[in-house]
This record gives sequence, structure tokens and C-alpha cells, in this order.
Amino acid sequence: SSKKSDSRGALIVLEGLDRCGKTSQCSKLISYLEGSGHAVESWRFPDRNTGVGQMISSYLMNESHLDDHAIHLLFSANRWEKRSLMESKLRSGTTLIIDRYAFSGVAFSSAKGLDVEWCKAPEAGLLAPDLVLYLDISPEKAAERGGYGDERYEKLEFQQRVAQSYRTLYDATWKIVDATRSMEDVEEQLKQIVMECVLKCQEGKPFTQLWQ
Ligand code: Z5A
Repeated sequence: SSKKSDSRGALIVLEGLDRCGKTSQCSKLISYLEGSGHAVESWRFPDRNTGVGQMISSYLMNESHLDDHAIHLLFSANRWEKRSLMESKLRSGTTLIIDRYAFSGVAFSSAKGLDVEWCKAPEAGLLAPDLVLYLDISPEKAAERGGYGDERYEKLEFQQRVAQSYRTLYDATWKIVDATRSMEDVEEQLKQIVMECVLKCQEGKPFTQLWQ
């Protein structure tokens, strides 16, 4: 039974390789949900606007160098500094569509050779997403979409290792979507899955936490 007081927003995460189309699809999902009368916000990690986020940003732009463990912990801290705001938004009924989350943190750092369990540890206790959408594309196809920029991780060989790392993180709750199809086809698929999740959360699906 769905009491109104239980109603909450959904925490929906998009993951995938660079150029998989996450950013494009996030904005389409926002318009779709707004259009159907839902409160929704678009977030992304890293959030480059905070103090920690500025350190991450300069690292990604190769303007600074950091030990692999140190940058991993900064990415995680960048999620922790948003955790309480995230929870209050969700509790007040706002759905959050998030471009990258803890799975990116683990996939990218473990692709550098860091131990997966070590990578997961600082993420434990963050809110678990209600839905993870993985936009599946091979690194080669993604690279064909043109314009890898100059940022640190935008290299084919590294993206291949990230793709492998993601594969070790999948679980049965993830929705793997073929991201090589047209933008419209991908959008249609995502809309259905997302709406189902939003409705389930409105009915008071309980919060859970990551990796505990
Ligand atoms: N990182 C990390 O190491 N640890 C962490 O904890 C976190 C992140 C959170 C910066 O992320 C880097 O930080 C990122 C992971 C690491 N490094 N990499 N790689 P970011 O969020 O700033 O950057 P990004 O997510 O990788 O890239 P992006 O530019 O936002 O890409 P996208 O969102 O996947 O794609 P898009 O902009 O929507 O589309 C890319 C292009 O493809 C564009 O020209 C589109 O028009 C085209 N496109 C999109 N969909 C299609 C379809 N269906 N067909 C054809 N063409 C398409």
C-alpha cells in the first residue's frame, strides 16, 4: 500500500565508457520526466564545482599529478560531500538522474591496477542507486564517435581496461542497454525502464546503501 508520506524520488545512475552517450541520454530523461509531471534533477560526478571537485578537475585536465590512491579517495569524497543533500532531495520526492557514480570510481581506479576491494571500501555507505543503466558500447566504437579530448583517461587502451573492470561490477539489478543503436532507440528503451523505477520508488521502496 502506498501512503503519500512514503513517496520518494528515485536514484537513477547512468554508467558507461567515455562517449557512450550518457550525457545526451540524461538530458533526454530529464525532459521526459519533467514533461510527465515529476520533480527531477540532473547531477553528475565528478561534481567539479566543489573544492574537492576542482582538485579532480585539474587532475583530469593533466594540470596536476596525484597518486592513484589519492585521486581515488578524492572522487569518493566528492560523492560523500553530496550524500546528505542527495538523501534530502530523494526524501522530498525529487528523482535524481546521475551521470556516473561509485561504479565509475571503482572501474577507473581498478583499471589502473588498484585492488577492487580497496576501491570499493570508501564508497560503502553511500546511497545505493535504485537503478543502474549501463550504456554498453565497445571502446573501439566509442572512439569512432570522434573527439576523444585531451583529458587523462580518453585513450583507447585505457578505455579497454575500464570496460573489463565494469564487467566485474555488473550484477543482476543492472540494466545493460545497447548504446550502439540510434539515440532515439536508446532513449525509448531508457524511458520505459526509468518510469517503472520512478513509480516503484513513489510507492515507498526502502533506501539501501552501497557495498555493506
Ligand atoms: N571518473 C573516475 O575516474 N572516477 C569517478 O569516481 C568518476 C569519474 C565519477 C570525467 O568524467 C572522467 O572521470 C571520466 C571518468 C572519470 N573519464 N573518462 N573517460 P566526465 O563525466 O567529465 O566525462 P565522461 O562522462 O567520460 O564524458 P562525456 O563527454 O560526458 O561523454 P558521454 O556522456 O558518454 O557522451 P555524450 O556527450 O552524450 O556523447 C558523446 C558523443 O557521442 C556526442 O558527440 C554524441 O552526439 C554522440 N552520441 C551519443 N549517443 C549516440 C548514439 N546513440 N549514436 C551516435 N552517436 C551518439
